[in-house]
Amino acid sequence: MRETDTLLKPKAKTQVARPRLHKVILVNDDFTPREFVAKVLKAEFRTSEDEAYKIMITAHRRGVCVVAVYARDIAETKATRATDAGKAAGYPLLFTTEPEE
Ligand code: TYC
Repeated sequence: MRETDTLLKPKAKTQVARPRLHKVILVNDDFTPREFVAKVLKAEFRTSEDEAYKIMITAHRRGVCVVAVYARDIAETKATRATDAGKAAGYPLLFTTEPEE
C-alpha cells in the first residue's frame, strides 16, 4: 500500500442530471372549430381520432389540456408548428409548453 492510498476512498458518484420533460398544453378559445383542433392534434401529435376528440373536449370544457410530454426542444417545436397551423387557417388556436415538476 502506497502512502497516498487511503482506506476511506469516497465512492465516486457521477451525478447525471436527467433533462426535464416538457408538457405541451392545448388552450381553449371561442373561435377555432372543434374539428380543426382534432385535425391538428392528429397531424402534429399523432393521436388517434378518439384521443384527439378527448383532448379537444377536455380543453374546451376545462380551459386547457395536456396533450403530451417530450424533451424541451421537441415540445417547443411541436407547440409552435401546431399553433402556426391554426394561424395559417385564420384561427387563434394556441399550444404552449411548460416543464414537468
Ligand atoms: N371552444 C371551441 C369551439 O367551441 C373548440 C376548441 C376546443 C377550441 C379546444 C380550442 O383548444 C381548443 N369551437
